[in-house]
Amino acid sequence: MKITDIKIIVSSPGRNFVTVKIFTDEGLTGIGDATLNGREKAVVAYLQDHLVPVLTGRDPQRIEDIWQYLYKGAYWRRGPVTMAAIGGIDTALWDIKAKAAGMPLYQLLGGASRERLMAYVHAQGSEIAQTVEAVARRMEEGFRAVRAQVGIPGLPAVYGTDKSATNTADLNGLPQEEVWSTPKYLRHVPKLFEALRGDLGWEVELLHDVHHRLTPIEAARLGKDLEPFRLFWLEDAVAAEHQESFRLIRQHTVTPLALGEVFNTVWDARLLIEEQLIDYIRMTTVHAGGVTPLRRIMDLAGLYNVRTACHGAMDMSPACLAANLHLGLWAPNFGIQEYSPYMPETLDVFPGAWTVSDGHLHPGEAHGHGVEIDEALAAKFPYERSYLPVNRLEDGTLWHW
Ligand code: CS2
Ligand code: MG
Repeated sequence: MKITDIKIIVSSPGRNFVTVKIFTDEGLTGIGDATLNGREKAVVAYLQDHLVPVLTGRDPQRIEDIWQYLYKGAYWRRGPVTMAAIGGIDTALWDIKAKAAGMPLYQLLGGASRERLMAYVHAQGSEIAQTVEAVARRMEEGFRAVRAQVGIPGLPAVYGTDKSATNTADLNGLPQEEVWSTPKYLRHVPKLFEALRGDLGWEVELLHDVHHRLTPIEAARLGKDLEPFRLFWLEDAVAAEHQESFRLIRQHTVTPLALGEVFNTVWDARLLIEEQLIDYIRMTTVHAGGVTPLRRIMDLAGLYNVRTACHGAMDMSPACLAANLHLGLWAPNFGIQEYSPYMPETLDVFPGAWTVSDGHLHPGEAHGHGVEIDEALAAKFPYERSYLPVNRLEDGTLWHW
């Protein structure tokens, strides 16, 4: 089998997506997500100018060799742009291989380790009462795990609440600037979870995303303050370039920790996993460089009692979600899968076999990963430059968003 063509499809059905579509001389095609929110065009250039020329004519069945060729052969390794580009190619190759084998991708990985995948969804509000209502609505929808975020008194919109824009195409395409105060945040968030447990009880799993904004000792403080409310996890408590800093958090709190949505190779997480400084690894197919490395990372995590929790916000396309679901159905150490319902136009452009019901997800039985792209429809949603917001402390210091 030979790769005859590779298309890089940039489309914006609801938000910008970058999709790799690989064509073969046997008529099989495969797609992969290569979306990097806010830096999409950098990945497109990496793919079009550097990867497509070296892949055309190769045997698409040689997935491992192609992955090694793209990773080591670049000389310059790692990084979100490189790994999202490789991730798009790799996912498309696994899609082709499973189609050629006449089976869903999870079968090719080793078969199902469970019947379905527990999902978690987002709930937020500007005030505690609104978030409590939003979590209650999610529970009525059948979800058993809900991430709760809330506005902070004295601050304008903060991450994860309705008024915080996760993309800013409407601000003439420039980043929205948000304001942060850790003291105000640390004082308020425990009240949210006290209200949630008091009003909604203990059946629902509650999650919270700090979004990289604390120092280790502040994260330790928050973890301790939240212990009475038994969170499923506290996510991205601290920006994790310095993996060792999680030793300090771990000493002070038993609140489970999740990390890794911004990681792009196993080296970003190795120490965290080997020293069991985290409980859930959030790496996702597109940003981890594809199925090939992610299943290795999942296996490493499993050796150290770390469970999987692939990032699944709506800025990863349904092709990434589907690959995550196949990996999740196979992985013996599956933890939970993030699910952000897509816009209708996104689902029209990316029809798929995956399903969500009763708070759980399943990849379906279609051959490959089960998601396709409607190229004609995709062309009707042109790319529109958009940025993620940036964050500043109240004194103007640029901070983690
Ligand atoms: C968030 C994401 O879902 C999450 O856990 O951290 O929504 C994140 O803000 C976006 O993916 C950034 O593009
Ligand atoms: Mg997150």
